Amino acid sequence: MATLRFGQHLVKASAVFLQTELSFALVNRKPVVPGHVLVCPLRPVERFRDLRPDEVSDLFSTTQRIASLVEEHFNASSLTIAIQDGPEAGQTVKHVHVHVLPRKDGDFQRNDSVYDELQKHDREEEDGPSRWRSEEDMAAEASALRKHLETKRTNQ
Ligand code: AMW
Repeated sequence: MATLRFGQHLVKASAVFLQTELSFALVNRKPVVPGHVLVCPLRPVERFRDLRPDEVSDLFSTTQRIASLVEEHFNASSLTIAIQDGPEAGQTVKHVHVHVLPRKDGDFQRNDSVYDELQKHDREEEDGPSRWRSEEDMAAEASALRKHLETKRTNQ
């Protein structure tokens, strides 16, 4: 697998832990909580409304699969699943992506603060290479998730 386009970014294969016919899942360089990952269509489409029905279907079935994976993998007990669709909704990368965040009791003092964090965690003043995880760290997480997916597949 070569690099994949994610809006203005090129994502290394080492950060991608699942690729389907029309979608892919990658680990986040600046997760809001441990296990915060992203699921995207392979085609670099900016807005949710512009996806074809087969892309929506693949994106959401992949999201469902990834959501149970990260909930289990990060020993969580709930999930926040969100799309920031357009700049006023907080979208910074012009390529549709579903945020999947494993949630635990007490991870935020005020539960809905997760949405404030999502909105601001990758804005200019909050972001920058010094705040990103290392490539090695991201590759290690993606590799562990790939292995976990494989175990789930063989146990099905
Ligand atoms: W958006 O604010 O557009 O809803 O979310 C963009 C997300 O993509 C953020 O969570 C941000 O940390 C993540 N991100 C941006 N660029 C990369 C990258 N190159 N690799 C991994 N995650 C990225």
